[in-house]
Amino acid sequence: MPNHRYTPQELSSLTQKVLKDGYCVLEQHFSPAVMQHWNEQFMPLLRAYIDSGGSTVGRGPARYYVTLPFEQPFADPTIFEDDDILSIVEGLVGEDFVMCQLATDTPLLGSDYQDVHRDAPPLFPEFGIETPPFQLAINFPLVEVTRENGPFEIAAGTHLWTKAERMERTEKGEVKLEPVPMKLGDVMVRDVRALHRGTPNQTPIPRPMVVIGYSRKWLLRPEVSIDIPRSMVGELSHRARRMLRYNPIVDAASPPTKHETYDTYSY
Ligand SMILES: O=C(O)CCC(=O)C(=O)O
Repeated sequence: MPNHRYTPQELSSLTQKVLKDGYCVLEQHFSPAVMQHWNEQFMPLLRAYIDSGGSTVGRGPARYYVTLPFEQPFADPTIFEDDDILSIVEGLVGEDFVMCQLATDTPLLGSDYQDVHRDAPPLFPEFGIETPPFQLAINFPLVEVTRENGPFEIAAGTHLWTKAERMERTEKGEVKLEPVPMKLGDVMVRDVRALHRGTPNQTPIPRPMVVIGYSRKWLLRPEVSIDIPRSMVGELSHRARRMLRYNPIVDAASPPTKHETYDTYSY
């Protein structure tokens, strides 16, 4: 039985908001205690990734992209199969969508403003057109996001701007970035084409932001993936197995030192 917090009308208006603005925020959607637990479990992984010489290529200084191992607590169907979020996802990228990414972006003290960017190229770059959504990011922080610790900044309504429009309107100063402070438990649903950037974390405490990627059923993004340990497969629901169908099944969860290949994201 689906477990919804929002009514169908509310889900429809959240979906419409993403179509119009490029993102919406579901306030206090996940349990803060669960987010805190994820943060505690993630910190040693981040440390191991940094100590192993983890790359910041493409993201700027002191900012790390780390894929989460698909094991507890991160392989949590109450998060990646959340019925409200999946309803919005389906309304945006269609039935039988796939989950392609379970990762984190973490700025540390010493991080900087990123260039304003989007996370995916258009589907048909040769034609200079934009399409309905095909790739979404679900973002939620593992600590409260304040003005001091590097809030994500996003410009509403820019996801459908073509490259020519982006260049012209950037030149004219029309990209209005807004910081998105987030409480523990808040979730953002984002069309990855909406212009955004990471900002500096000015505190000594890392600010991890989880990203779960969902794509249209025919879209495979080779730059991201989730290694599914064979032992987990039997624990997955039918829906989860279907959603994760493009990901490799492996003997064991990936170590936090695995080389990340998602380092070109700026379009
Ligand atoms: O989490 C953030 O601050 C944004 C990072 C980002 O946009 C990126 O690295 O592509």
